[in-house]
Amino acid sequence: MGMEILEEMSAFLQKGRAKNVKALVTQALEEGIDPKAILNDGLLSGMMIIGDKFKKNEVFVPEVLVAARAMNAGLTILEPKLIEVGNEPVGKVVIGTVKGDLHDIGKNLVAMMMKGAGFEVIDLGVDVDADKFITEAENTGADVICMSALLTTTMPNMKVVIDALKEKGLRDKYIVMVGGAPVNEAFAEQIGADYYTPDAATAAEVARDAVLAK
Ligand code: B1M
Repeated sequence: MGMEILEEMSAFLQKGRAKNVKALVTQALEEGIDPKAILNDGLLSGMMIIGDKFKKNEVFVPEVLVAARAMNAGLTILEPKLIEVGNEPVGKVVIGTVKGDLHDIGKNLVAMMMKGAGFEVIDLGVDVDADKFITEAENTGADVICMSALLTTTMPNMKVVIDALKEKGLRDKYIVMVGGAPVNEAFAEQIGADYYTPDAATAAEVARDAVLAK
């Protein structure tokens, strides 16, 4: 029974049917299905199928875009259940997808998990340049700067932000974290980031530990 609803959710997500996805997420929560299972087996599994078809040229940007909208719609329903916001504030996080890059699902997940770990999250959205990352971090008194990139062509923009921080003498003021499908540990080290984490939950854990150790 439980699995059927998640399969249905994945199928609707692949068709970009945001309303149906939202309704099924609501229903699944009412049925007591674990929010993590809804995320992984209902939403993300549908997105992975779309990603695979996209790679094989079986679907194109418009289909992927509506599927991503349905995914984000489902996430908004899931968010309060997926995270139990800690009461003591741990610190502030400024987060965004780097310049030239419009992918926001992973970034949104990281933002959610950070909130769950007790952070105040300032979400700068997508296509964020170095100036905006730094100005917002300075203005909000952030502890952590989180950057997401999904394209090999936009990964270098993470280094642009770190170099700009260095130039302004601000590099050591912030914990800089990077992630996204094409990013890895070696790249993070090469550009001088503090941490690479492979997924949103780990990102939140690492950020919490790093801020508490500061
Ligand atoms: Co794009 N796209 N896309 N796309 N898209 C990819 C990334 C691609 C791998 C597909 C493919 O060809 N196989 C490919 C990149 C190839 C490359 O560079 N190596 C690609 C391409 C080529 C493009 C365009 C150039 C296509 C075109 O126009 N011809 C174009 C670029 C637009 C731009 O950004 N300037 C484009 C456009 C789009 C859409 C707009 C249609 C849409 C995005 C909509 C949106 O986000 N609102 C889209 C999508 C949805 C994808 C795929 C299918 C799915 C990405 C996703 O959301 N995954 C993707 C294929 C794939 O990844 N298999 C693809 C789910 C998400 C949860 O995963 O973001 O990796 P992810 O986040 C993970 C971890 O990486 C981590 O946490 C999450 C898990 O917990 N994480 C972090 C992420 N950020 C983190 C930060 C951290 C820590 C962890 O610390 C700070």
